Amino acid sequence: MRIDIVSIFPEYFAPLGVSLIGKARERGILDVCLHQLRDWTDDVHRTVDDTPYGGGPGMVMKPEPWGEALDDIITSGAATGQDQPRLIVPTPSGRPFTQQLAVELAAEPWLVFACGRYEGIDSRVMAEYATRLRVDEVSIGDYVLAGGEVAVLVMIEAIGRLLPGVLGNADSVTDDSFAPGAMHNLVEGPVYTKPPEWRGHRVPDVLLSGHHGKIARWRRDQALRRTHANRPDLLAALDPATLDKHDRALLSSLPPAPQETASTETAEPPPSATPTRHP
Ligand code: JAH
Repeated sequence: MRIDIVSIFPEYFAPLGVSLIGKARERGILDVCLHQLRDWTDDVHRTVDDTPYGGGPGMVMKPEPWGEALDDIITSGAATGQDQPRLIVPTPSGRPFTQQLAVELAAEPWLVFACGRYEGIDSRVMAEYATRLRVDEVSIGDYVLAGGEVAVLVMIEAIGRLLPGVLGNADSVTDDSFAPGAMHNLVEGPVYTKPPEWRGHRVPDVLLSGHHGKIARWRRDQALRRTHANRPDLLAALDPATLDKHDRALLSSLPPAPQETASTETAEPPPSATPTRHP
């Protein structure tokens, strides 16, 4: 796979030289090309931003440097026999980056990432390239960063570990729901290794019992409890047909666990509420 990244801070991508992704590059599985957007400016100040039409705070990235940069990069790749790339633009207003999208992108031969800064990139850039390539504006979560660079690091790590030959990959880690112990649409429970007791904390006895049936049931209970506590959105979306009798009994025994919902964030605390202590 080839990946081109355009940014005014290409130094942000030093981590792509180490660990899993660094090794994939050494082994020729992944070819990462970094580009300085300012190399496609023509003024002495190498200007990439300007004030927003319609007013408002901050600055917007000018379309011209992006057009020159992306035209050159697309042409250079086409010259080396590649088909058209997909263009990925990180933005908090994009579609969610999910494991499913990571799997889809890992099957592509060529990706181009465009990193915005300030208030983002003039939207005509995305409109222009969408006439020639598949363009996706993508969000890695509901928070605002100072620019797209860190989001691109996240996406490349998620995509890179799916490439054949990267993860010691017996070619089946393309979807982690096939990983041992993974339960579809639930978060994973806790994991433990030796020693069996550490600072007074014991590894749950069931995991030392060698009883594989009981271990599988305990892990599923833990996954259900943690999904209930941390991801009530996932539980609500679960197909009830995927729950057995034991699952349903366990879930009915759990108290309602709203956490960081929009409603509790701003509302008065309930009069009877006992404050939770955190160390
Ligand atoms: C911020 C350009 N979904 C995370 C995310 C992605 C990109 C940005 N922020 C958050 C961002 C400023 C300028 C992109």
